[in-house]
Amino acid sequence: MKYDYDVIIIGAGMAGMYMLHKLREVGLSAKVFEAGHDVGGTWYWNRYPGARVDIESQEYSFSFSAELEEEWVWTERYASQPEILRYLNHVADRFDLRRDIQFNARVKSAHYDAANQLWRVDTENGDSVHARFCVSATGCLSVPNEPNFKGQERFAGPTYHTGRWPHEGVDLSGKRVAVIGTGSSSIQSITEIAGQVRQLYVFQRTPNFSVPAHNGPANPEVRKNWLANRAENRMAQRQTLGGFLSSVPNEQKAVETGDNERRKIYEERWAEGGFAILGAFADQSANPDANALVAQFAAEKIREIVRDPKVAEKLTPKSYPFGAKRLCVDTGYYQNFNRPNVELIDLNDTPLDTITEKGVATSEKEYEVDAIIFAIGFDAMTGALTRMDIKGREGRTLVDSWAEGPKTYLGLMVSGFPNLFTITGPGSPSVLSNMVVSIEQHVEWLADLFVFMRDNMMVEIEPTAHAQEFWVEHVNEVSNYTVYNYANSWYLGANIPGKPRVFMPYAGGVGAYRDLCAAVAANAYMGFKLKPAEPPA
Ligand code: N01
Repeated sequence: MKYDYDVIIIGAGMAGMYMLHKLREVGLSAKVFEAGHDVGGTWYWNRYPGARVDIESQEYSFSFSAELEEEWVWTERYASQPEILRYLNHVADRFDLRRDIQFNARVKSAHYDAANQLWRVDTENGDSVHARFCVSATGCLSVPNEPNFKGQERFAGPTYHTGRWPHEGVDLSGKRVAVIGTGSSSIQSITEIAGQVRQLYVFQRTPNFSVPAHNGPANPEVRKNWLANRAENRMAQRQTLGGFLSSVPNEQKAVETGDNERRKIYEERWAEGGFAILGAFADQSANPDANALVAQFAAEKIREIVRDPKVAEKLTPKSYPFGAKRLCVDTGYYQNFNRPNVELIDLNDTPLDTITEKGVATSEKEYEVDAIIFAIGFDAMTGALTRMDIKGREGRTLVDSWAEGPKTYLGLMVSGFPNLFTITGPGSPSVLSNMVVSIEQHVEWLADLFVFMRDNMMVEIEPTAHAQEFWVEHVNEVSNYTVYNYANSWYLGANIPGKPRVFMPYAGGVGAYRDLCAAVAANAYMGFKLKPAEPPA
């Protein structure tokens, strides 16, 4: 049967954009369906005030084109959302990507036709195409956790979700505002708006650890050094745990280091900013005693910054280890709680009761506000995939296959769903890493696979059930050596009522994972079944 494209790509964020570019390079035809009006994915949707990346700009950028890297000049150490979106628009223009992207086209379903080894992909607008391969580039944090608060429809003022911020912006100056949630999106928003609004009520269910970014203008020396050693830097970045070089992990163990020296190391890492503190000591994420030491240091910092000891106490996480939830990176978050117009409401003391016509009511009182910001996160990693009607062999749905949590081989494919690929899917390092590094690795691995299949006249690939079982077990086992299982986080799906509690990303690190994927490919795609084309009759 004839088909329209070699590959259908779903999503035109960083992953979809690079996949398209790479496929053109290797001579395969591709079409991208994108729900938004333009490119950018995460950076297209998340326009809330203060949104910025927390990996250093030069590291959070594509490496596939040296020319692109040389011509783009980042203006801040941690680029803001508008700057990243400008960069992605530049990439789209430079590589003429838009001509193969259909915007405003949300994919409704993808069904596998096993007899012809083709995917049929349908959009909500009525487009229907057939392709040999279907690549989901739908992002890990692209489906907002929808607010479902009692009484929310009664609220007379506007409400906003950080993950779906209005494109025209929102003027909150002089307003009374409620922010519900205290994750990364909230922490960045609060810091940006606290000085503009009349009154800010922050409704906190679980405090997060947050470290200073020490953001500022990009240092031209950093850029110069980065470019002078570009190739080496990029190779080294790909062999790290998290996909970034800006901070070198310390090999020392916290429990074997004297108090003064340990303190000095924490202080240096705090002063360095960003994720540096995650690498303060080698035993920090595996040994509870070592973890308690860094948690204690962070608690001291909160107490130093926040003047009211009761507020400082409430802002200090106590129910999970340091680093078990995604560490937040801020530009003066805790300082906001010294402002007279900012009030923290601990929902553990006074649970959120209902949203009223005038504001937010807890068990204690009603907080009257003009606007509510829901900073309540995402249906992470699986949300975008399970919302599409995806059917594999014999009409089996992805939702059924993942009823007990996502199961994949290498985070790239699902048994029973041949020729379907998930860029940065569950079971890959994805959200535990610099996403750009992980995206590039998946895209390049997939392009090599497609070329291999074309050159060897293969029409179908699928992981064996056995390989998938092995990988799921391995992902679980590795997570047991970390602190991640000790927090109710979105990594485990714990933020979405009814979602199976399974640790979704792969914690083995991007370097080890990359080597493993390369070894799989080098060993005739070990763990996958490949089917040759039928000889012509
Ligand atoms: O979402 P979150 P996010 N009632 O899930 C609370 C990336 N990111 O959008 O912890 C009351 O982290 C919830 O409370 P709890 C980054 O990977 C990166 O902030 O579940 N509260 C939590 O406090 C990040 O981790 C960047 O108890 C409710 C908050 O809402 C990920 O995106 C910037 C609630 C949600 O926090 C998600 O971050 C922004 C309810 N019913 C985001 N439901 C950077 O690169 C949820 N909450 C800098």
